[in-house]
Amino acid sequence: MKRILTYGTYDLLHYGHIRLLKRAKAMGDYLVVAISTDEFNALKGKKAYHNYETRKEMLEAVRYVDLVIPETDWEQKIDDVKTYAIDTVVMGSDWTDDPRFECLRDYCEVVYLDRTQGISTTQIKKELNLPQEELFES
Ligand code: C2G
Repeated sequence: MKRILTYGTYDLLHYGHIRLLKRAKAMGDYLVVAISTDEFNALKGKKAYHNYETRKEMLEAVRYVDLVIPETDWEQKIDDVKTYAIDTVVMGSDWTDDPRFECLRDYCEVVYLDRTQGISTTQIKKELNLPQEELFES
């Protein structure tokens, strides 16, 4: 039973997210997704359109996802890897070589998958012409 873990905000769930989750699940048998709480998003300089509970509900409906847990801070990843007996942490390539993931190599495999081009939550918000204050995102 190969166990995979990934992190994200997963706001306005779109096919870039789904393709990441699909490829991550294909690398093992069980996929844990840690989604950022609203409070942690604020620390990341992000303001999600959907709140944590809604984003969690939507992710739990995705066939590739086996468990959704909260991401509350930058420091929890090593504990998550141990708690959920993770073999591989998978992230999109925008995180390639980020020390916050590279540090996990002492505990598990770390794999970066190509981001899906042409789609992002920020782009969706802009194209939907959401009010400027809704665009508050790094
Ligand atoms: N992603 C992707 N292709 C896109 C958009 C996103 O592959 N077009 C991937 C990202 O690389 C990430 C995941 O989908 O692995 C979730 O993306 P976000 O919700 O933007 O997550 P992020 O804000 O990068 O949060 O501790 C790490 C952070 O919580 C990651």
